[in-house]
Amino acid sequence: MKSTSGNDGAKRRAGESAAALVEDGTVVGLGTGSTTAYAIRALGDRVAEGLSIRGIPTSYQSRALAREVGIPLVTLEDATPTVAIDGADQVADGDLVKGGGAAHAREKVVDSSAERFVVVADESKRADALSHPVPVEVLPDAVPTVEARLREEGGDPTLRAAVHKDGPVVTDNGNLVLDCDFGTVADPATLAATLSPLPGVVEHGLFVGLADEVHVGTATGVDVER
Ligand code: ABF
Repeated sequence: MKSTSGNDGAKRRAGESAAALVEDGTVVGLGTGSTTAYAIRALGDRVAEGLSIRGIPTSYQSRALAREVGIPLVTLEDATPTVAIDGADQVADGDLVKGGGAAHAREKVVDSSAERFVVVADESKRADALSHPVPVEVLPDAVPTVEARLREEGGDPTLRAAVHKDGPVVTDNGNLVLDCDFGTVADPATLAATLSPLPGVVEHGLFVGLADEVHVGTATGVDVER
């Protein structure tokens, strides 16, 4: 969960800003990625000082980090998140592209179920319009058919390859990821509605109208966008 970018200070400020919102006795959706990791670590520090919370992780990574820092964990069967804190690959007018960590299916379930969804990001994620390739989690057998449908919709899909071994990235759910370049997305809601029902698509990384606030870490502080 360590970032190799030069934005660690900004990521830390964003993560810690979101963690400071969390109140005693609440349930927290724990997102994935290096920015959210700062929030999880800050929450772990607060738990050590007596804060009582329960976390619902969105990935194997966030579960492991939460356990490491001492946050008690539950599932969506036990509780509904009061607040969810999660990162993004790109943010434009409150809409997001997520899924760089291949965890967007669980992230969308947890983040959308929270009473308050707080996005954490550094300034490099801010854009006027979404143009980042959209991660699409796909059942393995459906890759050829979904690729064809994505091309029909004007996309250019690429099967995500694993970085440290041969073969594709496999999600926590046992599926594969197509990163689909649609260029600049003029209407994220329409594209999201087009992608969701494609047979074999488990979930896509467009998060439209879900974020309640975005904490953007800068070189000197945090901009909060609502
Ligand atoms: C997760 O981690 C993803 O949905 C998003 O792709 C990524 C952001 O990671 P980072 O904070 O490391 O840039 O939230």
